[in-house]
Amino acid sequence: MISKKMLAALNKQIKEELYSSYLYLSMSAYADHQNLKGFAHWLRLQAAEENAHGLRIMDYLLSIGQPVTLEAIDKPPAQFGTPKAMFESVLKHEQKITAFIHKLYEQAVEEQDYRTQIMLQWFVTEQIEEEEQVQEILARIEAVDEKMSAILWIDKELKKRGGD
Ligand code: OFO
Repeated sequence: MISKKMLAALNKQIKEELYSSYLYLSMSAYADHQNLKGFAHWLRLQAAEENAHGLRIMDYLLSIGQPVTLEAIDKPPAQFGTPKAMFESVLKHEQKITAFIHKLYEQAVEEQDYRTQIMLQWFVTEQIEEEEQVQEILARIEAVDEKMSAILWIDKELKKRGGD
């Protein structure tokens, strides 16, 4: 039997996953509007993945004969700044989700809820992958930023040339 506390926590996690989907969908629309089609594409696929994560928990609860209670999903922001700022927000969000998953796992261990532990193991691994992917994207953005600031610095230096 799954505890009432665990059931409530898993129902809440469904909402967190669906909020992640909503957040990335909003980011995707923002990026598309800025003509950053590649970012928009990546984020839209990520939104679909997050939706699948919510369904995964939902299907688990249903498979063990438990009820699913969908909670209200918060409104995500609509503005995200530069691509760097946007992906910093993605990383921060994923780190928060990782912490939620770890808390759930701790609770499952405490309650000796082996079935939920096994279900959550997939999420523990998934969060490692998600954080890694986002760190990589951020590193790429930062490398381009550095190159750009070097070019701007050279440009400033070249402006100093006096006439002969
Ligand atoms: Fe569901 O993995 Fe991101 O949030």
